[in-house]
Amino acid sequence: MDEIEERELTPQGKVTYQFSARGHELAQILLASQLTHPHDAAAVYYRSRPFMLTAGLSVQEAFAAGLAKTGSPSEGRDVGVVFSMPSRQGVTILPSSGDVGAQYTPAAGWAQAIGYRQNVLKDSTWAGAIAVVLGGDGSAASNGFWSALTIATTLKLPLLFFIEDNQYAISVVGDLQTPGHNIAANLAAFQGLRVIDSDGTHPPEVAGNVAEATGYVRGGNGPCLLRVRVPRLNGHSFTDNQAYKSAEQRAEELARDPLPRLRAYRTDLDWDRLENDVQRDVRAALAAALANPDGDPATAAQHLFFAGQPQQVGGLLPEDVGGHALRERSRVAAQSKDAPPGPRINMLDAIRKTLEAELAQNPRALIFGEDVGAKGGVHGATLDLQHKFGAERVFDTSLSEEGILGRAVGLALAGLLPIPEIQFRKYADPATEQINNCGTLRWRTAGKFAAPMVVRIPVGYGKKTGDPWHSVTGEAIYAHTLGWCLAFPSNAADAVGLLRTALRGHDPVFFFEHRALLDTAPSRRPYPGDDYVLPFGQAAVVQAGQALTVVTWGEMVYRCVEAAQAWPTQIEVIDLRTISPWDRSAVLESVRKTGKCLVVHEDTMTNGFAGEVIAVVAEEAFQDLDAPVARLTSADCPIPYSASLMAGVVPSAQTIAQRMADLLAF
Ligand SMILES: Cc1ncc(C[n+]2csc(CCOP(=O)(O)OP(=O)(O)O)c2C)c(N)n1
Repeated sequence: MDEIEERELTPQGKVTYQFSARGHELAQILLASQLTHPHDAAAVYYRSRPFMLTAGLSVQEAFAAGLAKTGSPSEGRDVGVVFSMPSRQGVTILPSSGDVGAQYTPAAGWAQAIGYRQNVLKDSTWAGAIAVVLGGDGSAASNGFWSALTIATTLKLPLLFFIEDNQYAISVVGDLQTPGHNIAANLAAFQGLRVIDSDGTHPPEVAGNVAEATGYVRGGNGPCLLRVRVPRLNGHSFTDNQAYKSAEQRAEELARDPLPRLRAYRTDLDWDRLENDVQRDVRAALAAALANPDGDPATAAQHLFFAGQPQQVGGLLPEDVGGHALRERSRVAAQSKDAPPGPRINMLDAIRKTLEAELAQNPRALIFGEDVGAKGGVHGATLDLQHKFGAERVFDTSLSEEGILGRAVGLALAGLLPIPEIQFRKYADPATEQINNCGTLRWRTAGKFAAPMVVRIPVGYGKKTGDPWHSVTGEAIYAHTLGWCLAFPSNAADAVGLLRTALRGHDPVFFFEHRALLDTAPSRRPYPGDDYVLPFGQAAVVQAGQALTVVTWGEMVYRCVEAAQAWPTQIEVIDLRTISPWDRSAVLESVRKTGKCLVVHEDTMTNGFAGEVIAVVAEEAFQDLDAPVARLTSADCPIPYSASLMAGVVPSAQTIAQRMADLLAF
């Protein structure tokens, strides 16, 4: 297949990205042969095609993938070697990514789910399952590798790290990835990790080591790292001419080609006949793949979000456990809009009560993050939940946001509902890669996989002051992140309804909890009940008015309402409540009535979400406007620690009132 791609398809321009696994194939095939448990999973990388073919990918599909045709794992959406595959003969191939190192923490998540399935859900069919993650020696220097290593060893997870060490990361030598270029030697003293080092080209040795490593992990002994030393016989990719390797090096590598070694080892086989058969089958598969249709451009944007077609792997839908009953109850509850009478509770209690009610109803839901366990969260949103639901369902994690989000992806792919907490919005930065890849996962697999989760993040300044680290809202970045919903409630009742919608939905959701609203009087509301849901994309008119529409969200809702007090009947304050999706029709309807629009937010101005709202108003309601569409936001600078400096950055009721007055007078 490599030869056909290199000599024919790539020069002809039919394959754009061509990656050969020559030199790696023996070790990979042996590994995949061991993964026959129906709940095994593997997180692969771009050099894993021999593994994939052993795990059940057909030759036609593999060719179709490189050719960007339909009938391939991504239906032509992704690079041909970025694989995913629901289980065929055992192992599920978790959606891989183009980011080196991003495969590790989702594999750790699946490994953790294996225990959860057995211990919490009492599903014995998961006993003996394992997760495997494949990566090169370069990837063993990545954040994801170390994060997953920490998770797997501290929790004794059934995870096998399969490191294919070809001594190069494109052209960068192994000495720059780990001292002495041997990750196995360097991890020899790592507690809780079995380490095996193997010649990946020596048939009996590598077969024995692969069997030993998989057997060790399957036996419940905890994680293992198996390093296989292999040559990379071709360039990193088709375009790499390997000029950085000397002729002697290349000759030495060629001498380690595992295929002649296998031939010499298995003299009992008729290799000429095998080769002929393979040539014939591969040519036939290529002809079939070339005949696969190209993707229909009209379908290109499908599958970013759930749109009625359940995915095959990930989230609650494939098994739909209790989902129907919950949806029915949500529907009924959504119809009764009147908040029941009762004591007003703060937003923190509202969130905690909602989490508790959903955890009680949905045994697949689990909460984790830094300090969410015994302490109950640094904000208190998970207080007592570990005590009530146990440490397998509510638990502290190691301090790695990439690990928290990547693990959440793996847990979601294994059919659970992860509810990770990120301590403060700024501290989600290390998780950016996992966030981006989670958001495009359904799209990249053409709807076959999904990883729904609800990520709770406290945002914004505190009651009195802020600082650059704990006071970020940054909603514009997440509104720009593909495949994610974003809810940003401004009061306790909305928080309950939006959080429950998120927890019963089928897409990844960011749930923002404004720090200045968690325990303040204006945001208190009666608890609207254990089945109350609030659909996304429905804004609230907080105050009706005739002369100016003010669009806002989060804590700014209260500053806008305070500012509007001088004009009780003129200013219409709209609380968007969700940023993605956002309620365009409510905004447009109001602007058509008032003829004027001001957008107020706490995020910084340039490329802030106000720009999006204003663009839509300008496009759709231009004829109705009587004044320029305006925005008032935080200045383009971090939130300062000093209260007096902060007053110079964040919009206040006074500055908002001034802009309102200007626009009313325009
Ligand atoms: C996060 C990230 N950084 C850089 C790249 C570009 N890149 C692609 S493959 C590669 C080398 C990876 O080497 P290694 O992990 O040793 O695997 P090998 O290709 O040798 O099998 C690099 C730098 C990438 N895809 N992702």
